[in-house]
This record gives sequence, structure tokens and C-alpha cells, in this order.
Amino acid sequence: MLKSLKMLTAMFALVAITFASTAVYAADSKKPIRIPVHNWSSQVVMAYVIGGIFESIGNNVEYVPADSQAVYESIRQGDVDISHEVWESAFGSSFDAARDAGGLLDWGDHDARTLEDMGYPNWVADLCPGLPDWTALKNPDCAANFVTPDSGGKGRWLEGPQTWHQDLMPQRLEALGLDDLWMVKFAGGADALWAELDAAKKENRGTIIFNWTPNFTDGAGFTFIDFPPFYDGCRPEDGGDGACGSPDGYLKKAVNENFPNTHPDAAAIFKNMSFTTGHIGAMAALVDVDGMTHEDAAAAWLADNESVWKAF
Ligand code: TMO
Repeated sequence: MLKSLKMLTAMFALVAITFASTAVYAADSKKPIRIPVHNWSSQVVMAYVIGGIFESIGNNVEYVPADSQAVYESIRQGDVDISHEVWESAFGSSFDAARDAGGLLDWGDHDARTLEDMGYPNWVADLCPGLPDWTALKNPDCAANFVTPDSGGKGRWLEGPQTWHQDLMPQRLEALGLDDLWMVKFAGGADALWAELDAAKKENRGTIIFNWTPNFTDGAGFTFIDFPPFYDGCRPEDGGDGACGSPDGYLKKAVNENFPNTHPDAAAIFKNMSFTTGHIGAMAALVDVDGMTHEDAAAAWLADNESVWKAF
């Protein structure tokens, strides 16, 4: 009897200690969660969306402007806590390198699948019979419709900033035997891509630009070119000749390995977080179509989608 009473007391004590330590463990550090900010709209809006969600559970956040390739090394080193838009085509290699070196954890994928590639607004198809098949670009009469004052007499591909893919597109033109007829110009920023779409429409001329989905152009008459299918190893950085398009890619999340310890509640929410193509397209549209600031867009998105993010 006495023995079992003692055992019961001991069990209660154990339960009490377990609860106490759980309570201590479960409290997130007041140290700000450092969220990176890059240079395309959905990423910036989503940074503020996630910051708003973290703040709603009592966390502090800090927004850190970061290079979109170098950020994975920064996360690995512990200078940035999370990445919420790891696009496979553009950043998969940098992500893999940081994960393999240790210190960065794969925190799962969003529901949305991605494509990052060259394409055109639909009215342009008339200027180049055979599109969206890439072999249509071999026709000199097609290329001639995409010459601009800065393109040296060749058809122009307006690629995004070089920090996104380095020389992927110039290498692809060469690998496909298109570099006699086509050249790549790098845009200074994403806004230059959207300005080019507007200008080409006003001037009624052809244009081929880099674009991606999810984006505000989803369902808005934009078509991606069908290149030879992507396969592992086809890119020059992976030892291939580069004669392939971009992958049907993931959109991943990543964290520093200590983040689940320093901020367990926020980390659990971030692990559950999964945005769809529609969510992400809407975040971009609030800025690139409606002209809102990124912060205002995030506030509007959070207000309109409580049932989505409260479920995380
Ligand atoms: C990484 N990006 C969405 C610009 O292709």
C-alpha cells in the first residue's frame, strides 16, 4: 500500500516535470525570426504574409534583403532562419548544396507546382507559326519578328535578372543551335519583364520573355514554349549540354536546423504551411496588377484568407 502510494507520487512528479519542461520547450524565443526578401512579387508578399502569421502568435520578425542564390548558404550558417519559396529550376542546385553541407533542413513542399521558362503573350503566336513548339524558333522569318534596337539584328529573349539563372538561357540557345538567330538580354528586375509585356502589346510587336507560374499571368493569356523535356543532368552545371527546357518543379520550404529548437511553435506552423497556385498567383496580382505595396498586399491577403492560414 505504502509502496504503491510512493509509486503514485513519483508518477505524479514525473508527469508534472514533463508538463513543465514541455511548457518551457514550447515557448518561442523572442529573438526575431529572420525572413529573406528577394526580387519577385509573390516572394516578397509571402514574406510579409508569413511574418504576419508569426506575429499573430506573438513572435518577432525581421525582413532581410537577400540574394536569391546565396540565401541558402546564409540559412545554413544561421544568418537567415527560413526560405519560403525555393523554386526548383532557379535555386534547386544552391538548395541541394547547402542541405548536403549541413545546417539547412528541407521543410517540405507547397501544394503548388512550378514552371520557370521562356514564353510569350498569346497574340504573339501569329508571328511565329509552330509555337509553342521550340523548333518554330529555327525559322529566320520568326526570329526577324523579335528583333529590337538592342539585339544586334537577332531575335531577342528578355531573360530575368542574371542572379536568377546565370547563363542558363544563353547556354540553351547555343545547345539548341538557335544562337545564330536569337540572343539573350537580361532584365534589370521583374518589373522590366512586365513593362516589356505592356510595351509589346501597345507597339503591336513580338516579345519573348522569361516568366513563371504560379504568377499573376496565370490564366491571363501567357504561353510557355515547349522545349525538349528536362531530365536530371541535362544542364551544363550538371554536366549536360543544356539542350532542355526547365523542369516541372517543386516549390519548397527550408529552415536553419536550429529554427525548430529556438522557435518550435513558428516552426510547426511553417512546416504545415502549404500555398496553392491560386494563393500565390493572387499574392503576386495584388502588387503587379492592383499596384499595392507588398506590405499592403500581405495585409489584404491575410484578411481575405483567414480560414486558409489559421488552419496551419
Ligand atoms: C525564381 N523565379 C520565380 C523568379 O523564377
